Amino acid sequence: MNEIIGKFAREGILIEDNAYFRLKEMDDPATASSEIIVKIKKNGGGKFTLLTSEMLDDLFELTEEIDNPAEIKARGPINVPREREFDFRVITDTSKRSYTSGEIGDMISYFNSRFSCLRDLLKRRPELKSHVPIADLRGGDDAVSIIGIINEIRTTKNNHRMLELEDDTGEITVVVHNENHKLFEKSEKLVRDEVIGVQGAKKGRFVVASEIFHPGVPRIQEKEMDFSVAFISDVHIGSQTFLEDAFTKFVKWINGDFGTEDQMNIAADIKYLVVAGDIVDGIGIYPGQEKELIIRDINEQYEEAARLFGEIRDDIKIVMIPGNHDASRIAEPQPAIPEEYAKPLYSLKNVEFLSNPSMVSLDGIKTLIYHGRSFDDMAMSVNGLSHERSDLIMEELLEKRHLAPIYGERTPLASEIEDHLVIDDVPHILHTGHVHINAYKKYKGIHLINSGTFQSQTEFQKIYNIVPTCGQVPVLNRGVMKLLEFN
Ligand code: D5M
Ligand code: FE
Ligand code: ZN
Repeated sequence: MNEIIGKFAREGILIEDNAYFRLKEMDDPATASSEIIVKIKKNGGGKFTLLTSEMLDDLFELTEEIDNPAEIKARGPINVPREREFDFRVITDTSKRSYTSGEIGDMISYFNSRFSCLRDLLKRRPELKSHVPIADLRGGDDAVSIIGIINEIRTTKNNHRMLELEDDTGEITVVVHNENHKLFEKSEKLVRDEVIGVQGAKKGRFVVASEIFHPGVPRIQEKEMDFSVAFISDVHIGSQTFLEDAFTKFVKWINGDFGTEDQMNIAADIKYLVVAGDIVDGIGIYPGQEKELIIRDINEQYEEAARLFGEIRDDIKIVMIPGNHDASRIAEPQPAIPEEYAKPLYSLKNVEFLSNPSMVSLDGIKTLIYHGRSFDDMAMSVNGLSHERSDLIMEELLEKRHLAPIYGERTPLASEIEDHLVIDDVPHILHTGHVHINAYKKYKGIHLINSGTFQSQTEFQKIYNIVPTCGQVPVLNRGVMKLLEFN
């Protein structure tokens, strides 16, 4: 390739013929080219710029005014980032709505809240319209329907399944016969503390189930997107296994300085970056963690995060929630990352700090963001669910309309007065992380996204045989999922 053209091409700038001939005629084309590249970049151009002859005039004319960007912007032919209009709304953020005192009374009101929200959803099903309070069940009735929270799941010696179901009036044992293959299979995915509806026959002390209902989600109307969104999580800054090179490449890409032409076109279209928790590795998260840290101070970890995220062009809105490694309280819902630990990060003007979970509207696209701690419990409790397929777990959680149905296992849940992990509003996007393995599925029109990690396999993950997918970033490019690799 010609030397001048090559020089511009390496910077992602194309030269129109006329501009090229004028450049070639100059006294020192090489130096002039370098000066022009610097000027274009200073004016916010670079990738995707076509250098025309008119631009050459402007660039040389503007020499004196180069330190006055407002002037340059007004003149215009150069690829200056345009002012973007954000239609960003926070739909739910529990950061300031956390009042728990840990009293037993809170626990009762927490479960009442969960039960009544989910019962209201279940009641809409025609089969459950005439459901009765458990205390009102009478023997011999062969067509009953009830709604309750599962207190316990057992399997009998004969391999039937027994569910202890409770509502606000009483408790009953529901039997799922193993000969009813379809229903028995469905019941394998049930978990403790979820709210279900049951249709069946009252036989003695039991209700023999003929059908089981989840609150469920309807197929949603997909919405057009005239912009793109990138999703990341589990960066684990401060850990020895944080993949800084991959992350830096990702930042270069999003800034329009790295990638193929197609990839750079996608980058230019990114308006939002959503970060689903575990921004830093934290301290004291598990015994012996300090041996795996290169930054052992939580404030310094967030300082480093501010440096890395601060490189991202500031016309991208960054939406950030905490994960179980961040400095928020550990019980979910986790309030936003506290400012006292993350002052430098808070000084970035394009970052929104929200709770885990949170729901936001990105220009009308409802996005539910949840770190994903409950996936550990779901993978442990339900046969067929695993860390590798968090899309299947997300599907289950949507049907159950709860982000962390199982209470009292690995996922610490704060018994708030209200249950903030109920999914009362169906999102367009459900974005999660935590498992460190990318996953994607479109389910009933909803994008289920797990954004993997920027941390290579840890000692802990070796023991559990968790193989992470590193530096792979899912992007919703105007509604189409694309996975970009930076590893
Ligand atoms: O979680 C990173 C990965 O490690 C994720 O796949 C879950 C898994 N993990 C983390 N803690 C546990 C426990 N206690 N049991 C089983 N699996 C676990 P991270 O949140 O980044 O540490
Ligand atoms: Fe993580
Ligand atoms: Zn995590």
